[in-house]
Amino acid sequence: MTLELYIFNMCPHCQRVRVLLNSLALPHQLHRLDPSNKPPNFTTISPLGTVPVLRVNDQASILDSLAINEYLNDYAGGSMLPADTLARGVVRGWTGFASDIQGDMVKLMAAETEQSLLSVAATMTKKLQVLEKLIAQAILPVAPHALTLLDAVMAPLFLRFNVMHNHLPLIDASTMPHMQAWQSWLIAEPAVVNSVDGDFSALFQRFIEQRSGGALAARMDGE
Ligand SMILES: N[C@@H](CCC(=O)N[C@@H](CS)C(=O)NCC(=O)O)C(=O)O
Repeated sequence: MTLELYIFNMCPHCQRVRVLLNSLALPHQLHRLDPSNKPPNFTTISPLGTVPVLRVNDQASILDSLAINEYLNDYAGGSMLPADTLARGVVRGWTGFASDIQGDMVKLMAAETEQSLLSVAATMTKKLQVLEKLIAQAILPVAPHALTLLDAVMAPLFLRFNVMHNHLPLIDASTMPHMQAWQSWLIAEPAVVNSVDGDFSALFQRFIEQRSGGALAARMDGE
């Protein structure tokens, strides 16, 4: 079985898949694409032109980070979801919820005004508080724990929250101790550290300077 993954380096969805591949120690080949200069025939591999896309045996393509991660987990024996069917369903459900927070992250990046930035940040904080409560209720595990598909989705978010923290804190240790512990542990996990090439903090700061709608970059510059 050959596995080839097509990525952009700073794509959070691609990072999710790299966390899985690293964590499961699955041999694979990475194709690092330039978002502004994709290969001309890329749509034969990824019909929508999006990444991540996993090419299997150079015969079939799997699109969408959550679908790719489910496939990789099944292929490797299923260790990244609980064995119990109900517990597995619960983690899958919250993985979808966490994935939606990545959508909020896009809005946060796009915010042009301080007001819209704060409004998206408030929405995100409410969602993070939901996760905090789930951990307190033992519905989700406290950190550290065996890596799951949910960790693969939270890892790119936590890495970004950590870089923004001094300028726009989303996880407050006093009100979200479980989330804070989860973040501190997960961003230091080798599978996560190696989910991007280079110094993530420097790369993400540059990404914000170049790609943010303005409000987030202004905060990062101003403090
Ligand atoms: N739902 C998809 C979203 C993938 C996605 O939005 N990928 C972005 C990069 S992060 C992309 O390929 N955009 C097309 C482009 O930039 O040309 C997933 O989870 O994989």
